[in-house]
Amino acid sequence: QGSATPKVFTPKFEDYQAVYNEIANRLEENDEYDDGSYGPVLVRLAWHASGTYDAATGTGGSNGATMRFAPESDHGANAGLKAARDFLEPVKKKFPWITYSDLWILAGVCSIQEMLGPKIPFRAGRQDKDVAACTPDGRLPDAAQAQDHLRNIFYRMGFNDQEIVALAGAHALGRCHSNRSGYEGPWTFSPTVLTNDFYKLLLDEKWQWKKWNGPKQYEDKKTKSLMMLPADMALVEDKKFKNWVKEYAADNDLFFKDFSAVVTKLFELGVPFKEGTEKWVFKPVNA
Ligand code: CCH
Repeated sequence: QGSATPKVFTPKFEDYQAVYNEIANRLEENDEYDDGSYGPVLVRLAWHASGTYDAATGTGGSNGATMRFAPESDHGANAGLKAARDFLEPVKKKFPWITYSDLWILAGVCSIQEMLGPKIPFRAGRQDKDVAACTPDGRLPDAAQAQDHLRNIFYRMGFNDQEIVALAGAHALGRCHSNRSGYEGPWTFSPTVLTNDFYKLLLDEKWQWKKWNGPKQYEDKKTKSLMMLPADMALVEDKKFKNWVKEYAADNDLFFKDFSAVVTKLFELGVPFKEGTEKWVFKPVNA
């Protein structure tokens, strides 16, 4: 009888590199979008997919891509991430074998590398889950709060103080949108290039409360064109955090090394990889 076993396509490194290339080549396709790149919002999508992880229960994290569904897509913290999910939809159509969970993380990895950040090793194997796996609201950090809140949120995921500060350097990228979070403006003058400028500016500029009707945020006194969130400012108000801010402000190589390690950890929280799953490093397009 039938010996026709269906052929299962097992994607390899080259197949994932092709997805990487597709994303990389499209990042700057729309001049009208923000600062000309979808990179920052894709990094934020990967982070919000991962940052729901709760080490105590093993729930949340990037395995599942449950932000496709309400209620998680409607959580206040995820406002605006539809732009990132929609950007990736044609990629999913072109490469239907990749899970949304792997695709979102691969897009974060690609965006960091293409915005001239460090290499971020990637392992494949995340599985999509259904709506029942949506995480409860409140697992992602609240920008209006300070160090105690940051520690509560990030310790829950399994990070320490040094890792909290290293992760925050991602705010060199992108901007706040008044129609998403309520906050407004970029943190640095080069929001589509990853640098340690977030730390330098945090230490070197004079920051004052912005006078406006929006939520409480800081602006730089000199140009009034940059911003800091209360949660960003907590990193220099807290002594232990501030020591790491100084380290990263003084040494971009150290920042890149630690950022790569901590982002890799973030993107893999709670993912049950098969034993022996290889770590791949994709070749940048924009080298
Ligand atoms: Fe963030 N972030 N983030 N963030 N974030 C926002 C935007 C970006 C907090 C609050 C905000 C991380 C940590 C924190 C990015 C990456 C990371 C915004 C504006 C708020 C508010 C959203 C808007 O209006 O569009 C808080 C609080 C924390 C606490 O630690 C971490 C960790 C990462 C990644 C490793 C990136 C990138 C953006 C820019 C998004 C864009 O659309 O430009």
